[in-house]
Amino acid sequence: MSKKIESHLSENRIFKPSREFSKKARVSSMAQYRRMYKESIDKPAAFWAREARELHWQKRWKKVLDWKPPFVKWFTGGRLNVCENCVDRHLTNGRKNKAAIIWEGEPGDKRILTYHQLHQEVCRFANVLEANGVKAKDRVLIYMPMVPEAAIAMLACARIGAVHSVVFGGFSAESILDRLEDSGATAVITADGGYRRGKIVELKTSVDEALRKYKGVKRCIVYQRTGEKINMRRGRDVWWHKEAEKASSSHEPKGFDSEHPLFILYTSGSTGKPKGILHTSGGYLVGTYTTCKYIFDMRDDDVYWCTADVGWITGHSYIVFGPLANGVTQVMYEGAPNYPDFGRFWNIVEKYGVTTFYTAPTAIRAFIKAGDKFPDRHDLSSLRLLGTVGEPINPEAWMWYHEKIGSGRCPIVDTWWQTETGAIMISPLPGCTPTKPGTATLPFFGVDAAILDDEGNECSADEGGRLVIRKPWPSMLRTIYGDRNRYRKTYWNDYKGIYTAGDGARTDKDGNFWIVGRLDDVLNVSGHRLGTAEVESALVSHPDVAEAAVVGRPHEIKGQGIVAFVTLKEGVRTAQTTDKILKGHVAKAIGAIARPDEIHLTPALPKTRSGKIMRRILKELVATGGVTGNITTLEDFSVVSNLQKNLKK
Ligand code: 7RM
Repeated sequence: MSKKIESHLSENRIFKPSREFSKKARVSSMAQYRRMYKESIDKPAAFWAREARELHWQKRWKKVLDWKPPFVKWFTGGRLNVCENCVDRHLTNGRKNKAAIIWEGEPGDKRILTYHQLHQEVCRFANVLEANGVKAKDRVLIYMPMVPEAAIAMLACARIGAVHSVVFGGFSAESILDRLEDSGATAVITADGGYRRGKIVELKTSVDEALRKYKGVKRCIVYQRTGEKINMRRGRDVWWHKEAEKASSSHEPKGFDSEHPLFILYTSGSTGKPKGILHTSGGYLVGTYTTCKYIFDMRDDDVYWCTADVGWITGHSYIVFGPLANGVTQVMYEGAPNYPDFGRFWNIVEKYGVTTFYTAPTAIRAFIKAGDKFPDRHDLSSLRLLGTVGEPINPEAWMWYHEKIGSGRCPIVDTWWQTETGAIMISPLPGCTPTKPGTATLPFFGVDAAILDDEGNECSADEGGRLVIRKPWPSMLRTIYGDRNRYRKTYWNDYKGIYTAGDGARTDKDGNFWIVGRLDDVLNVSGHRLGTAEVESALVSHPDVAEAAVVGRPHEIKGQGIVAFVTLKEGVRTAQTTDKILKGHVAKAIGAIARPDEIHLTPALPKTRSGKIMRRILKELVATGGVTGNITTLEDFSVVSNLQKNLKK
């Protein structure tokens, strides 16, 4: 019996960038991409040194790459200040009075920070941190709403060599506690609260709860966002604005070793405690800088907007470090996409003339579900480039994004990468790569991606296997904080000296990479291994369906049967979209082998707080009727309890 992942869904629509877009782009032809890609693989040191030289190094590196699998060092001997590269550098290159951050709060309040103002605020806060005893290599936990001060706090930590660990503002006190303990943090930066869906999220209250159990924090600096009354503990808690009043707005950026730790970001695997992914300075900055430059083709007249939260890697790499290193103007938004209604994002795009828009498939599917009337009310003609990240994008969602948001004009960069990879690994280059809905297309410069079978052989086109990276890249994780063994076991155990991403994938005959889902989620039906993404995309291609998740359930004969959970678009009557119709639709799109055994209609799917579908929970639910595993990352528990009730009926 074959252990390979099979693929049955094929996509023939191809979209090439317009001549006009290509002409202006940094990489404007496939020949140029191939030439640069080849150099980046054959001579990585030369390639990456050239990119790194565009940044400011206080001391030039001695060696570009030092690879002792699975441990890597980049730009060894070099010294730089990451914050200086993101902020100070622009004070002398013509961008001093350019807007760095155009911010909008959920209630509608607005602020603009130029690079000069950003510099002053970052310097001031770096001085505040130092005055409060924070030193290089100390770990600082940041738990903030999406206000400019979140970025300022991260940059100020980088400036003084402290290691930040941002915890997403939607996480609980317990998650804060876990991360404090694991990182050994000695300071916390938080806010009284933030706004989300018209309500106040009480951040400081959660920090207080965590700090009742963890005693290692000497200082907690609190930014005043909402003005709500909160508890301030004397001797430990201080107000950001009071400290800043006392601090100078100049601060000398000291150079740190290229391998100086920059941040720890916790990512929850499917089991066990969260892993503290450690990123360091030089390589990470070069990786995020370079990917922004080529993939978002960032230029001085862009208004770039990444809708992620700074609590995720996407916010670190593509709100804070990459875009600021490129000196771009960006929009930052505090709140929910559907507040006060699903027009909010399009209102922001229109108001600020956003040119580059980067979001997640889960958001796109939510917009589709809500209906076209929201984007239809807005002028989106400023957009020139669209991006997605986080999950495989279903071809139907891609087409909607392309037509409704991009008016068929804007290239879409479907960017595959991970917290661990630090920067985008597989993506179209917008000025040259022909795109097909549903594929992240081709590897970025320096990324030696491949698909291997269980024996380590490279799969041929259309054969599914494990997605791996065979060479080190500048922004790769350096270790799991405090656990080198887990680092080895998690990423380097499948094949010698090769990084395994944990995703199932295949290439097509043009070499495009198609992610078929997490390897833990692969279905096994009568000996056929099917990725979840294809079956889900077949369901989403039905005009009534907004979103779908499929899982396997133990089946006496087939090994596994397919159970599908389906969310319909607003206004679709459930009686009209019968099981029979949807099952038949999948069988027609993929083949009888993929016909779901059961279909459950549900108003919502269980998701992580960053919007990824949690198939593990659905799988447990259909197998046992309950959920016992770790659900701390779940966005909304009521989704699961409702499903549980429905399945019992
Ligand atoms: C950036 C981020 C990583 C996992 C990854 C994949 C999935 C991300 C795509 C994607 C298909 C994409 N970091 N994933 N991007 N799958 N196409 N363009 O999401 O650490 O939170 O998640 O997300 O499974 O392994 S992450």
